Amino acid sequence: MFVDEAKISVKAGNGGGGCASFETTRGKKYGRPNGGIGGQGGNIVILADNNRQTLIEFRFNKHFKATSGKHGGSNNKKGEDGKECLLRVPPGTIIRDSDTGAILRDLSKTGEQVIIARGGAGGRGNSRKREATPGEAGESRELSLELKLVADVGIIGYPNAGKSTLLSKITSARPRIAGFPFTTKNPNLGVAQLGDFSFVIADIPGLIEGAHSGRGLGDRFLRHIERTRILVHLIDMSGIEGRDPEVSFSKLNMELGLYSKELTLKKQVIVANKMDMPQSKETIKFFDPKGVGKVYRISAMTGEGISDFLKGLAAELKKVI
Ligand SMILES: Nc1nc2c(ncn2[C@@H]2O[C@H](COP(=O)(O)OP(=O)(O)OP(=O)(O)O)[C@@H](O)[C@H]2O)c(=O)[nH]1
Ligand SMILES: [Mg+2]
Repeated sequence: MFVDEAKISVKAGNGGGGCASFETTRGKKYGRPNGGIGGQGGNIVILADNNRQTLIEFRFNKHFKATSGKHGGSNNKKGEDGKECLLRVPPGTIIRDSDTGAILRDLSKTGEQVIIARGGAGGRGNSRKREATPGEAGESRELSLELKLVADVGIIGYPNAGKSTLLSKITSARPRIAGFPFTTKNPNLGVAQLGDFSFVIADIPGLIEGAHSGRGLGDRFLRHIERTRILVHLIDMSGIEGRDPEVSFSKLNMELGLYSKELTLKKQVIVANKMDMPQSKETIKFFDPKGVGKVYRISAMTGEGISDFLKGLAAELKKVI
């Protein structure tokens, strides 16, 4: 399963308390104050790490704490600092404040990191003029992590268009395929290889009318599409799902536009699927949406037309990389 969202709570370490102590010198009633300062509380740091692909570990373990600073000691001994707590997330993870929804940071590149909750400062030790103070509390935060998956190509289309079948044909991914809508509930990723050129393809769950406003969880999936470089728009040419190919094509494009203008600017490679079925050969004669260039004709099931399509796809992708 591809996990793309997680809610966690983090608590940075508290500062250690400052120490109140006095020199003990023989014969002197009041020695000089010599309380040490408390240690700094550990920070919570989030790092984008290429070795992470999902947020799955945050599904099970949701609470993270950095250690607190130790108290200061006598003889001006500083308390030891708390240890930071480092969380590794896949590049492309957006960190939000759960309460306000505000984006705190977008960790898009590997190696980027952010102190998301600061440890408290250690308290002051006592001195001649001042008393020792307690350490400050470390910050606590509720965070939402959101991963927009990074794929070169996104396969979009209505439920049952054959997106998962296509992914399984051109990559080694083995997504679930079935003759009912919404078989795919999370995006599946696969790597396609054409000679020495390889690229990542995502099979996105089926989109329907109203997807932009969340129908069928569409807004969640449209979010993934935002980060792909180009789109494969897969159309069921057989019409066995009771959808007119040309109407579905323009409706889906409208959904993209309603979600975000930028999505409509993405290059689309148009693919007519299920060309092994006799009715598809009839329907495609009337499939003529305006302004669309080449329409690849394939059968994701039999493999017909796939190699021509893959070459075309790789060529388009090379233009935008
Ligand atoms: N005849 C024929 N059937 C196909 C072809 N491609 C897919 N199918 C069938 O269409 C149905 C849906 O295929 P999926 O690959 O699960 O479709 P999907 O677009 O991933 O569907 P969702 O995940 O529900 O959005 C399955 O019964 C497939 O066997 C094709 O080229 N020809
Ligand atoms: Mg599917």
